[in-house]
Amino acid sequence: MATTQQQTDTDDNGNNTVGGVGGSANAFGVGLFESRTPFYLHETVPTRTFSPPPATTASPTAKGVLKIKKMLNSSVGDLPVSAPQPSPLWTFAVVRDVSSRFASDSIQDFYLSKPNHEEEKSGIDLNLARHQHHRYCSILADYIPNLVKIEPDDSLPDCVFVEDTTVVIGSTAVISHPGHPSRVKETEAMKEALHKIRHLTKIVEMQSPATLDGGDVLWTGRHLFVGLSKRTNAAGAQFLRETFAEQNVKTIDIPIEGSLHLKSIVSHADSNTLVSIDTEDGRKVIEKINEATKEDPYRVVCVAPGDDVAANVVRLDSGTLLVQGGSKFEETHRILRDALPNMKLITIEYSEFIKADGALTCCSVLF
Ligand code: CIR
Repeated sequence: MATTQQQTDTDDNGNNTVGGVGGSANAFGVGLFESRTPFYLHETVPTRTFSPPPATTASPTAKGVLKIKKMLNSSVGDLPVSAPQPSPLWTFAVVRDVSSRFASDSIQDFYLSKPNHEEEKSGIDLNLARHQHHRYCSILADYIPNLVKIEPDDSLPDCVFVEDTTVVIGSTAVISHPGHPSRVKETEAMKEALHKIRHLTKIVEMQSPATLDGGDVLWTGRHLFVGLSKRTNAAGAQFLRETFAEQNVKTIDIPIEGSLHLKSIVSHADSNTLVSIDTEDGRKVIEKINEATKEDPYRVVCVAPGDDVAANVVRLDSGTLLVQGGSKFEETHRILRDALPNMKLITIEYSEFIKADGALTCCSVLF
């Protein structure tokens, strides 16, 4: 595994990377597997394909697109099942393309209503959103062997935010009951897709009156934190607690305020490190987490004040993080580089999803 020392550069996929010493990734991922994440499974099975990659102009790098195609066409015979290389952290990434009604009808309750976002109120650019999402999928395909794409549904403007429709740990999936009525129907296609993945041996469905958005669920490999929010109620959290109890997963409820989801406030960079917003609401959440994990605490890294959306990071493998890109997040990039010197940071501009209260974790389900 090659390692590179860099400050700001592009990696071998044409993606922007900042700082850190990290392993390069091939199409199957080369991250080191951490022994403290006992519920990540690593068997390789054929890719499940529900739609071709989008035939838009949104091609960030020809190489990236080729890799997606390779993922979509791969069969078990193509995969390096016995290759002497570290396992990828994740086996599957489930994504869904952007609805044509995303720009006009997605729910936009939080981000744009906060001060300092005047210049972004011109609305969502659908083509740019598709471009950004395509690049996001391309990056996932570089690290995760099986990219499962679900067709978008134009009657469901927020359907790109697949994270909210399911929670998967190991081989068990919970189909959620999303907390906003306009999003409930999104679960149908997710259920159908998950039932085609043999790796999943148990799929259960949450029913009303329980509600839960996956954006409120933070699984670090050691604890399952569930945000009690406007979207997720105590019955939703209880459903997860009961479902995952048989895997010895410890579920901790965290009441949240001022943000859409728990993962708008805190996400994880590795199984010992949380990345949090630097606000009063963020501090309250971290206090609760600290209280509940005294025996086995986390290190907390705060993003720069005002960079709240950058606290939502995706762990691509044990040495690589996907983080919000753009010059306005430079201070946060510096903080993350200093705090996580052994990690490669890949940046992606995700402006159009931020306008709809989304971030990076919300557009995929990884397991
Ligand atoms: C909503 O309000 O439901 C969508 N506009 C945004 C959902 C973002 N989901 C997530 O971060 N998990």
